Amino acid sequence: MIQTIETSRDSVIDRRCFLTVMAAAGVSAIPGAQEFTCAAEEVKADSPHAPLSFPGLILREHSPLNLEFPFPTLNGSIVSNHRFFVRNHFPIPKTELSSWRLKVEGNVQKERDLTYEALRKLPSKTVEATLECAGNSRGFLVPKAKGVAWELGAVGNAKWTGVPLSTILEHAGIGEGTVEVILEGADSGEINDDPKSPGPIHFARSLPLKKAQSPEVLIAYQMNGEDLPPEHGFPVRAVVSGWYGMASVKWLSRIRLTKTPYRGYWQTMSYTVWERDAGLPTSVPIRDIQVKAEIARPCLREIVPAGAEYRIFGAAWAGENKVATVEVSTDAGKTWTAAKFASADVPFSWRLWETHWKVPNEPGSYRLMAKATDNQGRTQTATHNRDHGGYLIHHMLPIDVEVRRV
Ligand SMILES: Nc1nc2c(c(=O)[nH]1)N[C@H]1C(S)=C(S)[C@@H](COP(=O)(O)O)O[C@H]1N2
Ligand SMILES: [Mo]
Repeated sequence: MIQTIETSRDSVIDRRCFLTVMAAAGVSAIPGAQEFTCAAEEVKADSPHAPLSFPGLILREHSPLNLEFPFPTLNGSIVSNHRFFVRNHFPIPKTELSSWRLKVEGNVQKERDLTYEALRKLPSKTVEATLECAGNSRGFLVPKAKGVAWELGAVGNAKWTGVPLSTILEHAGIGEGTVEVILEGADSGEINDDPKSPGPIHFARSLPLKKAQSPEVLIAYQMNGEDLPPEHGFPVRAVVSGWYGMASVKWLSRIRLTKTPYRGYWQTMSYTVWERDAGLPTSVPIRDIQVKAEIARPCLREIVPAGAEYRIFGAAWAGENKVATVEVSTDAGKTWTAAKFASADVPFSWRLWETHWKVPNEPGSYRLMAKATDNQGRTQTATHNRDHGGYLIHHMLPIDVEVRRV
């Protein structure tokens, strides 16, 4: 039985993927491979806004709302707004545009209180950029890591429109000795799991001044040509192109310039990794996105017809760098073939790739892998770096499929 189901305005999921996953329950597990769902689920969010529904996304957490993009449904460079993954730590804050202000304060020449209207009148630009959650693919880690068990879809690519952060900083006047720019969101709450927060806190992250002044960092109010949806930061969010998602603070309400590095919860108690300096592990806030390729199709445990020609495709990204090559293996990494790029080379954005696989006549289990290398010569490793805990999961992710005579 092969049929297609409409999952949203712009996507069709091949039902085989779904059925394969269902069948997988009875299939003996292959070490190193985990299951993920290609199936779409209707989600009703308990946000302060009108009931939202997210057909075509995978529910990871209800409150706060966390939704995953079903990566096997990838069908172009841009992920539309209603299919873009959602990663929240607190309830979505409600905003009245008339009373909304963006504060620019701290080590500035003149403090500013920007209205939405004033912000929208400033010179704007559009940047296409890939946003990947630092915990994307955590669900594949063995042993399991603490946190949302994302599979392949805590990543997306969109066109963001707004005012460069550098324009706003200049407007206020950067004070002498400024080292960092703190971005604070309007959302808040208390973290009761360890490490606990010191009571209610806002979501906030800082950028070194150099990154804050880079042209790819936006204070965005539009996503793919539409005003930001509530769950993606309405009315205004940061888009820190090239950095993991946590830097792109949503519901932005305050920008604070400081003369000392910020040591807030979201960059000391979470979203940090260990780096080793002369044998001394030191905790550092997570920054730029690492090189990674993901296979969209086939999906895990998909049944692939023996002897067929199959188009393996996916996306690859490299943060502030460029993807130089993508290679694909259909024999668990013994041999590799160069994939072809299937979309343009856009800075800070993922690049689609594809390769045609002459599926063997021999039925059985086959392990597919993709490996991207960036223009700095950095490539993906076979295993996860344990110093990175549940973050920066960018090793080669195996996709095991079943070749069958049909
Ligand atoms: N204010 C605020 N900003 C936030 C978050 C948040 O919880 N609150 N989550 C961050 C994380 S961890 C990620 S991965 C991205 C996700 O952006 P998206 O939900 O638009 O995909 O937003 C970031 N910005
Ligand atoms: Mo994230």
